[in-house]
Amino acid sequence: MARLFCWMIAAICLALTGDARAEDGYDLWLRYAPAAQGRAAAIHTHATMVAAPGTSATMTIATQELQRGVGRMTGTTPPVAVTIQPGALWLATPSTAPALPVRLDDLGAEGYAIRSVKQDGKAVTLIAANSDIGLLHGAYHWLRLAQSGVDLDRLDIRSAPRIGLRLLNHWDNLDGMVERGYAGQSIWDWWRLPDWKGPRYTDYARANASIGINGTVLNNVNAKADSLTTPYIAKAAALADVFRPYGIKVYLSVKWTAPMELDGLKTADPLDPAVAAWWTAKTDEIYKAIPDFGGFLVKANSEGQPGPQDYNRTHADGANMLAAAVKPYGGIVMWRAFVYAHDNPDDRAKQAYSDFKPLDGQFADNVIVQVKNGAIDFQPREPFHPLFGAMPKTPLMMEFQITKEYLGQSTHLTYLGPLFEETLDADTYANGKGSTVAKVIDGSLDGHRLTGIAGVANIGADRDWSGSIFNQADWYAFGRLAWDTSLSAETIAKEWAELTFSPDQKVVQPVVKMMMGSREAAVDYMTPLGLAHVMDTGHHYGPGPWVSDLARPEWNPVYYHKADANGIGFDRTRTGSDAVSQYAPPVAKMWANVKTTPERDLLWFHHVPWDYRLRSGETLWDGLVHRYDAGVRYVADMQTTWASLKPHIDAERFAETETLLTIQHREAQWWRDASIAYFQSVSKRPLPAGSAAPAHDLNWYKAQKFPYAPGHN
Ligand code: BDP
Repeated sequence: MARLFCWMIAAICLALTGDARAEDGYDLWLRYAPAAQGRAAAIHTHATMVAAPGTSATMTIATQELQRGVGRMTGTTPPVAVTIQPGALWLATPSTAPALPVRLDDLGAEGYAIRSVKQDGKAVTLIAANSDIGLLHGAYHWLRLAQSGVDLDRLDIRSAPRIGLRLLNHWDNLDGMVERGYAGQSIWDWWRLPDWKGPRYTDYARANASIGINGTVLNNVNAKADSLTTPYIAKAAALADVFRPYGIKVYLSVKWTAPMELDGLKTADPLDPAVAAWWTAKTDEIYKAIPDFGGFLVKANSEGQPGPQDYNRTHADGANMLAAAVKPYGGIVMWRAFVYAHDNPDDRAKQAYSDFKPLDGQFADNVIVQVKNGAIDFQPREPFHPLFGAMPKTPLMMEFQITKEYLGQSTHLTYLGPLFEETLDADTYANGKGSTVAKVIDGSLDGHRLTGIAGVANIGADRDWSGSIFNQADWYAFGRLAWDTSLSAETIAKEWAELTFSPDQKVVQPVVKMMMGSREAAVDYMTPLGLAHVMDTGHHYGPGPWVSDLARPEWNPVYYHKADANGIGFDRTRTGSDAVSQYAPPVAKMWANVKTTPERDLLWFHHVPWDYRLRSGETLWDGLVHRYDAGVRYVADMQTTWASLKPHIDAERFAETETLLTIQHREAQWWRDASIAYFQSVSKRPLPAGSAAPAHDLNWYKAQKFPYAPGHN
């Protein structure tokens, strides 16, 4: 009886909501929420059935996704059939339909066209591509359109990625901990793999395929040799099997000394034939298990990791040895340029360039050098990395960090779209005006065919994948920009908000407005005017501009801001470290002169007096304090905006964001107060009128410790 009652209650709830699950974020941007009545009818008109002639796994996924999407949005699941009926969604490749009414020649293996056409007198929506993977991408695009409320009557869309490798980098350890992960444990259940392949792996693949990501590096760049053992290769192979029909390849990070650790070789010297033979045999073993294995990612001679330089060899020697092993299989090597050495006294921002620039032209043709967006380390703002545009003979790929190690981690709403966009649009002037970073990495500037972009994933086992609803937008934005670097951060934010909350512009506009200024707000309350790396030790969460006692100079915030009684900032001009000279002359000239340096980069390139006059006429000191204030104010404004959206957002997601914004506001205030307390102890200047004194004295801020903050060992 009791059981019957429970069942009846559950059935009534289901009938009322149409869906048993609450909005807990699991569905990401693939919610397919029930459409309003008129809209549902419009969607139905254009999806009376799915005409899909093929039977491949990928084709099946595409048709099922369309069925799922349309079914959830309209309440009617379209049938799948081979013959086309009016109002069909028609999936076709040249092999299933030779005379397609659309050109496919410039769409490559992954692109697609979506077009409203008449076929045998019947109005249908054609989704066409050269491959089934292209169709899958096209299906996701159509579903995006259906959810966002655009007119589905006259579609004519062509889309193909400009960048070949669009990868996530998971910094996931084999014990389940995620380095710089703020969304729980790793989603890879290494222990129960290869047998247990939970549904989450499939949903991961769906989410990535839906935004065009086509590869994933499974393990941390600080790699353990164990990931190359036979049992772990089998585990990786199991994941590769799940991801394959979604067009996603698997890659592995490798530890340079794996031959020594796993098989007792005496050396890891890349020029030693025994070492090369070990890697060749290991590679053969991997390809036997994973025939479409993508290749290796390597962090070498960086932050204590071993590498070829330990044997007086170059990065190119190391990369080329591995490249030879994967070459017969079409594999690639991604060699990271994130290097700086404890025994190198030169400006850390210069070291990667100094190491890699001389190697231009020495890498094998299946090596791509992976460069972080800026020269230091994923700061809230960094000028673009000087290697972009400086190695014309070497393909360079971008490394962005989606997980927000330095931007409030999982609790702050700091939409990264503008950061990605700012870097991609930056002009290197390498081949004259218009030589943007985007053109460097899409290969068009120097004619490279091997091209790539990677994002350090913000994905974990949390129910909502990314630690918060708004953090999902960063994963989404990365994928969309990787597919098409010309998209604007704002367009993407709008798209994401429509999919995540509602196509109702009453919701979308304020949400987009919050998002678009949020990264700049974090810059303001953490590192205004070009400051960088003033985070506290280890966890990098809160402020620590006073830290000066760490073993390596470049680990200390004081190294980066160089505040003293006279002023603040890192002189990277000729009178200082001369890092500016690593950029093409027009860029170097702009940044070498304090007057032509954009104020957002001021203290990155210049040490300026506290009473230096900013363009607004205020002193540097006053301007600095005002920016801290503005950052905090922006968060308060986001709180107000979010509160006004309460009637339009489901209770669960509303409450989560409301709480996180409360945390963010408290912490923005903390950042502001701690920074001002410290810098004021150095500048000895009074606060500008209207700016409140910090809530505590400097010692209080220094005493805050967070030994158990997530994401660091
Ligand atoms: C820094 C992280 C560290 C990473 C390193 C890297 O603090 O955990 O291992 O970058 O990219 O941002 O290798």
